[in-house]
Amino acid sequence: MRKIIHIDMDAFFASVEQHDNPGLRGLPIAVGGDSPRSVVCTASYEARRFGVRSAMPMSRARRLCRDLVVVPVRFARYKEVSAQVHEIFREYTDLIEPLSIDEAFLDVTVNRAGITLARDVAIEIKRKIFERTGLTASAGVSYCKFLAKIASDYRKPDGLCTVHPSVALDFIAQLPVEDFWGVGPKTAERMHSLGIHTGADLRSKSLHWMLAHFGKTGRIYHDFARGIDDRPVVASRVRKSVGCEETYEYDIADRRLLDIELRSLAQDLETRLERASFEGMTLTLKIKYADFTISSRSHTLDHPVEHDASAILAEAIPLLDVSLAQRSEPIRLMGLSVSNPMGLTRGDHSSYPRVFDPDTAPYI
Ligand code: TTP
Ligand code: MG
Repeated sequence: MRKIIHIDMDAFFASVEQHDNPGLRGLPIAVGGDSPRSVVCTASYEARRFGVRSAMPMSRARRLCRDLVVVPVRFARYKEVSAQVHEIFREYTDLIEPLSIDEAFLDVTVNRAGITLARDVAIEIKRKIFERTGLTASAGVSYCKFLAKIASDYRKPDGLCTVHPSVALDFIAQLPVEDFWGVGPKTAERMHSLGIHTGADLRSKSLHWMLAHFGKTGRIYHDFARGIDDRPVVASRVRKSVGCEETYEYDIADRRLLDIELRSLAQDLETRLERASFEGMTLTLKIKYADFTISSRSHTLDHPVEHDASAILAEAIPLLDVSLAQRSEPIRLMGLSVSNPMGLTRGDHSSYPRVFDPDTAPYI
């Protein structure tokens, strides 16, 4: 049996801000920009009590919580803390699969410390994270990835939850379908309309039925409902950017043609961002001139670049303006990319029915 830990930092950006600036502790804060188009990156637990959530427009967050303190994003600092946390992971295993800046899977079946119970590894990791960064993390422990991930969310913040194989089916039975990996709002709605609300409902359907209603992914839901998830923890790095570029048949000098090419790049980028489910805050325009010299210009937003060609184009045009103002020579290649990855979006899990008690369940 494998032993997998999923670690996820609590209210990550907000906790870093409250840690670095004690004046913010205990206050409802939202990290993000404060312009009309800004959205909340994350909110402190104090602000969440008012309903403030990630990805919500800042203006709405302010209406929900009159005393909200808006704190600007300091991405470099969060990356630094993330690196510190990864150092700690590496003290136990090299089998680390980061999912975003603040979460990762660890396969600790075999671990450097020779610790038998994965739960004990998780306890040590949580302790070290707190000692070295002053922040809390939540950990989920199980024999597969999808259960470890759900478990880390089960007792947030500062949570620890083990899902032992012997209780996995009971644990899964009570989960709302929204919590299953790959079930987004649309799929959840479809499931509800078919009378499927929980893991137990999902398990009552045959593979044949699932395939008929959900296509190929039906098999994944079918397996998850039965506690089957053999995906390995793949030591990999977080994807850092998504982009596309185009070398033109002829060097282009005409601004109208460049705008057309830029639009087509924006469309291509939209597709790639969507396919990779990639959220990043920085848009970069790369230009290679006829003489092969390269210039690139970036703009960092206070929200992830939208997966929308028009929105991308609106951000890219000023970059082209500046580039051409500096050097208006025929262009051989243009590229657009998004970098500065963000946390993965996911639902709000505050509504768990607490029928499963992680404290009395068996450990792995
Ligand atoms: P999450 O782990 O999803 O959220 P969190 O750490 O703030 O809170 P929780 O305790 O529920 O885990 O995301 C990690 C960071 O990624 C988060 O602090 C900010 C960033 N982020 C965004 O910028 N936009 C988003 O929509 C989300 C979900 C996260
Ligand atoms: Mg987190």
